[in-house]
Amino acid sequence: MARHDDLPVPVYKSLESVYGTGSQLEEAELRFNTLKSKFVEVFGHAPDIYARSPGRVNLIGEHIDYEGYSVLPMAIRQDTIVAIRKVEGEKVLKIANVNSDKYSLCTYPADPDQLTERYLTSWPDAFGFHSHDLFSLYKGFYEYAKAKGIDVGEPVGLEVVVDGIVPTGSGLSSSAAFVCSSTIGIMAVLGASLPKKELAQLTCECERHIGTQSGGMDQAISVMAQSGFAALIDFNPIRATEVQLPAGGTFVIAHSLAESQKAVTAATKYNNRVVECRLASIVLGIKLGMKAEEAVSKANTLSDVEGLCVSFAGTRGSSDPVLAVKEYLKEEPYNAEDIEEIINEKLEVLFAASPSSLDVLKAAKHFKLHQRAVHVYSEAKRVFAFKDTVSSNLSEEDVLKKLGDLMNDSHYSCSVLYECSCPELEELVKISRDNGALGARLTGAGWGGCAVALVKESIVPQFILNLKEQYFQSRIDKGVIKKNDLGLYIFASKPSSGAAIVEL
Ligand code: NG1
Ligand code: MG
Repeated sequence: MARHDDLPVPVYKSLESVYGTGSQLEEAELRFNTLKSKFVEVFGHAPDIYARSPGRVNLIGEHIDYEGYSVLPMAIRQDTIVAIRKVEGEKVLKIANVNSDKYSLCTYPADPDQLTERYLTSWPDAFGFHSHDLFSLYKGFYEYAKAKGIDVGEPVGLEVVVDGIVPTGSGLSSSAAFVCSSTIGIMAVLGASLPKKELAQLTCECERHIGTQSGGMDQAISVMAQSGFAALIDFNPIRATEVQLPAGGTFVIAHSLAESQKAVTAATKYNNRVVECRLASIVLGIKLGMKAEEAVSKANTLSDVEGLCVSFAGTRGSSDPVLAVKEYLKEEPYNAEDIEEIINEKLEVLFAASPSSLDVLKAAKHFKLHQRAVHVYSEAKRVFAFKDTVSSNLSEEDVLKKLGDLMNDSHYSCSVLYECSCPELEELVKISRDNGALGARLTGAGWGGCAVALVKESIVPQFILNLKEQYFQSRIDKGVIKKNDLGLYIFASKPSSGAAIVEL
């Protein structure tokens, strides 16, 4: 039987097929009606098709996708929907938002070669993404199609209206929901189609246009999720394997209300960690016997030197790559000169081809190679421990407890070794545990955004009430959020389905 990730995204003829029945369907009907009316209002006719793609919550495996390690996220109910129509003749890309009060209609030339600065007017970070990124994505798609020999003809004009309900800046991947739904929609109106795993690769490459050196987790799960299952996502090549979560536990997602503006802080946060991991890989590679030149060209990620680390651990009667880190990377932060001496190359030269890495070098005082590497290797192990626990024959009680412990360990590692937490997330995680969560951790890139807690099904309503009282009420009193919006900031989530094309 074909793996589902070898197939293209499904095409559905009804909203029930995507959203099931009940309140979720009702909400979807309302949103699709509004989307269609907006489309007719702005463009004077109905769209050709719709596409949707969900946000996600990462259950475990943080900041390791870009190091080549598997992660374990699930799709959430909240998604981005787009309505699209192909326009013959006029070679213009027009993108509007259902929220037209906030986001006005933007227009770009459909021919990628015509993009000039003056077209870079855009929505201010709608969905964690700018409207001109639709253009980058369109461009990215054409480049990809060309490289793969897929015939999609000349660039055509498109009319697009978007509606997204994934909270932004929250670590729930509003951006991937936008990128994936738009790409799928564009491909559908152009009559092109790719297997899901290839689409995951393409959308990941498209999203890198915004300037973070992201892994591929968000797009992979958004495209490949199967309703009712979390997924183990492997990279190189991308693959998704369903993971059935224990029925007695529920994942509750809560927003710390600290917004992480990832694109703005990339040089000191996200991309900084990517650079630190690269440096840790090279230094480790050299210490473990690679020639400096070889390490510089081959040790791109910590997974590239894991084999050497494990061999080293073997000499100590263990298989834990962390042993090599402890032996060979000092705990004190390295400065640029320390590293340049070891790798026999200037850092500016090493990263010359990557402008966003050069920004990191400019901003960095020092590099914490030991801490970042210990996090990555230990977190990679926790992902597999999580997956093995789920499929073990332990009692459900024990399974849940073990999953909770792994989540707590992951949070500790993110917070202390990777330093991607923030005071609000620490408070939220503590309150979650104090109120009976079996485990709680930050999710997504961190530095703000959401926490995810594993909670016994039977106490979920009370747990949510308690968090509302103990974390959110003071923020409502201070006017940070409105009481009526609470449902956006704390909710329980079951694993949802991935991207789809909808023909209504
Ligand atoms: P967020 O910021 O939560 O979308 C980012 C990366 C992921 C992964 C996580 C950390 C992007 C688009 N996504 O997620 O690939 O590295 O951080 O685990 O940058
Ligand atoms: Mg994102």
